[in-house]
Amino acid sequence: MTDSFFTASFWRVLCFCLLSVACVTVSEPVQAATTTQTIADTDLDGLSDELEAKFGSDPRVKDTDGDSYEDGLEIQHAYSPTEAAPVRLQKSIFIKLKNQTLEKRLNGIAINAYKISSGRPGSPTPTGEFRILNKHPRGWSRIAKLWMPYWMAFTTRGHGLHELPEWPGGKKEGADHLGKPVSGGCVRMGVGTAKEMYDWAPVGTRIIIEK
Ligand SMILES: [Ca+2]
Ligand SMILES: [Ca+2]
Repeated sequence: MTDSFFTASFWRVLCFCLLSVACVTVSEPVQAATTTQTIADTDLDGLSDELEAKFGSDPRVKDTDGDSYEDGLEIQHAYSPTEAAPVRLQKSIFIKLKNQTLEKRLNGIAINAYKISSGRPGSPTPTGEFRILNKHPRGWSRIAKLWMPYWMAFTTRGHGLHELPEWPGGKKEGADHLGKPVSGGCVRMGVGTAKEMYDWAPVGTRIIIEK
């Protein structure tokens, strides 16, 4: 009787411990916490309270400057949400190689951030200030013999931003390479992000690349 009681208790305690460990493991990833996190947008105009503070617009008023365009729409089209006159905001792209991230910026304020894959150690992505020199919806690399969707060149030596590459046989590089420096020097972006950046950034857009 006593033996079986202890045995049962032992298993109950062991099960509890295992379940506790499982729960901790599941709730641990930071990524999961940030993706389910709600972003506060008090006036529901499509621009978060945090970004309203950075752009100087009123987080409780949908159309801060009263020009009939809501703050979120103005930022989406790169117009100032605080001036009734159509004042454009400066678009730029900021890349931090150490973090393997790309920021979409307006007047230096990051409005979105994405994971990228830059050059591997043997063929690093150059750092410094650049401009988008030319664009092509589907570039072809004669050296690497692969397609580079949403190509945007930023040097005359073959460096550009583009979507994860595709080989003539139809194989496409996996998204698991994002966040890892494995390219030949280009800045690779994910599916969706590459098109978004291609449509958003005109030729001449400033690109800042830091180590
Ligand atoms: Ca808002
Ligand atoms: Ca407005």
